[in-house]
Amino acid sequence: MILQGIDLFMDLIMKSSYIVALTGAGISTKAGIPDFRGPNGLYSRTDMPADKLFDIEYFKSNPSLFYNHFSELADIFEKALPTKGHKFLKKLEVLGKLKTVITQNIDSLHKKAGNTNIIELHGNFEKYHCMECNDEILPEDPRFNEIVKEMKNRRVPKCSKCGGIMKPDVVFFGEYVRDLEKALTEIQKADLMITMGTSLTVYPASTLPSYLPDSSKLVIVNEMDTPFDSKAKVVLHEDIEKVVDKLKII
Ligand code: CNA
Repeated sequence: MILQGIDLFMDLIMKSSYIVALTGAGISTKAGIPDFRGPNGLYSRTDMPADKLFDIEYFKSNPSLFYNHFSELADIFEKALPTKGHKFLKKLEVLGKLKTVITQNIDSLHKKAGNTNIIELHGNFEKYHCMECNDEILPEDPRFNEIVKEMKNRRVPKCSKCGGIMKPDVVFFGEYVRDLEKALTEIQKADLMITMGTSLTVYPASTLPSYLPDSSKLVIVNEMDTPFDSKAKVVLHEDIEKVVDKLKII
C-alpha cells in the first residue's frame, strides 16, 4: 500500500529516531498570538506598521513606535498557553523521537510546553538590556516588572543606571539571529525535519530545510504554500491542530 498525507507523516515519525522541528508564528496563532503573513496576521493590519515594528533601525531612531504598538501584544504574549502543536512536539520529545525544536518564535511557548532542547533563533522577551551601557535585566530583578509595566503603559522603558533605552532580547530585522551554527548541526543530524506554521520566507530560517541531508525526509505543515513544498515528502496545507488531532499522538 502506498502511504500518503497524514498516514505517511505518521509512518515517517514511527521510522525516525532524530526528528528536528522548525516552527514559526503559525504554531502559536491558536494561542491567540497573531502571525505576520497569515490571513489575520499583523501584516494585514492597517493600524500597525508591522514591517517597521521589529526593524532595528526604526527601533534605534524611534523606540516609541515599538513600545506603543507592542503594548497591545505584551498582554497576549504573557497570558498565552501552549497549543496542541506545542504539546505534540513535547510528546515527540518524551517519546525520544524529537531531539531539537528550532523556532523563529519569540513567545517562549515551546519552553512553557516543556520541550528542553530549544533553539530560539529570534530570541525572546525573557531578558532586556540597555542599548547604552548594556546593563542586563533578568526576570528575577525587580526592575524587570518595571520595564514590563512601562511597556504596557506605552512608555519607552529607560535604564535605571544611565537612562538609555531598554531593548528586549528579541532579534529585530537587521540583527544577527542566535545559534544558527547549532541549528545547522542539528538539521544535519536529522532523519526527519518537520516544519510547522512557518511561511519559510524570513531569512536565514527560510534556508534551513535546504541543509537537511539528502537521505532525510521533510514534512511541511502550514496552511499556506511555502517555497519548500516541492522538496517535501509530505505537505499538509491544514490547520496544525487538525493535523495533530488526526495523528492521535497527544
Ligand atoms: P509568518 O511569515 O507569519 O508565517 C506564518 C505561517 O503560519 C503562515 O504561512 C500561515 O499560513 C501559517 N499558519 C497560521 N496559523 C496556522 C495554523 N493554525 N495552522 C497551520 N498554519 C498556520 O511567520 P514565520 O514564523 O514564518 O516568520 C518568522 C517571523 C514571524 C519571525 O521573525 C517571528 O519572530 C515572527 N513572529 C513571531 C510570533 C510569535 O512568536 N508567536 C508572532 C508573530 C510573528
